[in-house]
Amino acid sequence: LVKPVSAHDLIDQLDKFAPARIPEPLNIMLVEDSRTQATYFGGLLEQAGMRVNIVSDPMNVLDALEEQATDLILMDMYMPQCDGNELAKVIRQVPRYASIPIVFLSSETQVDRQLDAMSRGGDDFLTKPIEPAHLIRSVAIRAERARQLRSLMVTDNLTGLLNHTRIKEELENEVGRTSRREGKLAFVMLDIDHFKSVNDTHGHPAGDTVIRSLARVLQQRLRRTDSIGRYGGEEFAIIMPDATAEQATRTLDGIRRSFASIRQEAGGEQFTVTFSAGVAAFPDYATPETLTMAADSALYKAKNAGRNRVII
Ligand code: GH3
Ligand code: MG
Ligand code: MG
Ligand code: MG
Ligand code: MG
Repeated sequence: LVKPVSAHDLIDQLDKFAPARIPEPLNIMLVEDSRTQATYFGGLLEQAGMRVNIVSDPMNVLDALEEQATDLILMDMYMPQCDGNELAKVIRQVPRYASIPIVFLSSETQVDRQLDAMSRGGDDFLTKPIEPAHLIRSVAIRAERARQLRSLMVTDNLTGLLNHTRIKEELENEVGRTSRREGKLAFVMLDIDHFKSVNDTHGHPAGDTVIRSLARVLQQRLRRTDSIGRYGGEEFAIIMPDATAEQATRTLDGIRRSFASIRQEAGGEQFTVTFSAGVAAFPDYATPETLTMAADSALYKAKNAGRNRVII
């Protein structure tokens, strides 16, 4: 006989593992038209353990930002195709890039020009020639702080999953990425069954523990490349790149069974909780809006069909 897993043990166990994760290297985008300069400065940052994404054509910056999570943009001022000033202004017009620091790296020494660049959306100005240690430290400090702030902004406090705003942004990014590559993508909306009665019977803190235990199961069972968000109170959204609707359904159905077997506990009482989920996939639905609507309507069907099931 398999001993049922207790929700409390599960949360404790997994929380213990959380801080042990190896920190991701800082992702720096280096916008520089000169190959020599890009190789030199990129090399310095890479030697310091950062991951450098060189963009030599400023026209590609917005696409590159969508492709690759970026902690800081280090940008040349004068490039033949486009002025660094103008580019900073364009980047700042996209809300999801508003928190990425833009640091100019240029031989421009006139203070009024430097200040002008900052007023367009730059956060700092480094003047060439620059001491390697100065460059590395300036970039690392700013990128590290931006990453901390960003993680506060995008994280759901109760579960540590992505919050509503961030999972919606992620869906936009992933749909864009998937259409360009003509790839696959599944989207899942998930809602805990009769959650109101969990709260009513066992109290809100017990309800919170149930939400956290579901978040942990999802983190444990889904792939690292999947994005998991808390969409609302007891609703979750999951983005699964490279998955068909059938594959996503199979995975979610396995998770559904595991979760339903977890022994939840509150005030000495034991109980189990289930969830329902609706699945939709690209390219059947090719925009974030239609994917969300289709997954939502599948979820509604799952509820009406009796709950505790996953439906396409
Ligand atoms: P259904 O199976 O149809 O989904 O029924 P339900 O009771 O789960 O659905 P309903 O939307 O009526 O209730 C959701 C409840 O979730 C209402 C709200 O009080 C509760 N809730 C929302 N957010 C939280 C939270 O963060 N913590 C707790 N404990 N409860 C929450
Ligand atoms: Mg140049
Ligand atoms: Mg609900
Ligand atoms: Mg519910
Ligand atoms: Mg991702």
